[in-house]
Amino acid sequence: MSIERSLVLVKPDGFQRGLTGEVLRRIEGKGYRLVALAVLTPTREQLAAHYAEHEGKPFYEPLVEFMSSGPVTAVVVEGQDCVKGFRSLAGATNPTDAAPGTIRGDLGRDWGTKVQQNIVHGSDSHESATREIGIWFPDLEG
Ligand code: RTP
Ligand code: MG
Repeated sequence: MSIERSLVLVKPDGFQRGLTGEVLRRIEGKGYRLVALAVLTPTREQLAAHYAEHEGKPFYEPLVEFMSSGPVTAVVVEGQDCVKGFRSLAGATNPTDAAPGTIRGDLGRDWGTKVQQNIVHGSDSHESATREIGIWFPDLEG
């Protein structure tokens, strides 16, 4: 894989806890480049598109509810193999299982909520990244 882009979201829990700068610091520290950045409160329509693969799963409704509950920071990240690389930085989906050294392992935990509040989202493949960047940054060139 060559230079590629990934779509990262600092989710409402991360935003509200003031962890946006910490997440960006880790992305830049890894050597990735920030291409676009926006603070916004997602609409249910955006989230339905973003999470289409999860529709019908038990955590889908609580997830959309949580993700639309407040501002997020959406970021387009660029670098060699950065889709896989950011997933390693983020750590396992469940913050309780996430290894120390990762964003979720160092900064996340189980809050006893219906949905796993795990600070960040990162695209899971090159194709997902292209699709997701189109949802969050429809006007982004290149
Ligand atoms: P993400 O998409 O946010 O980067 O995380 P992921 O790939 O590690 O996780 P995914 O399976 O795509 O799930 C999307 C988000 O849904 C919430 N979730 N909660 N059983 C649960 O309570 C549960 N399972 C998934 C998490 O916020 C997860 O990141
Ligand atoms: Mg995912």
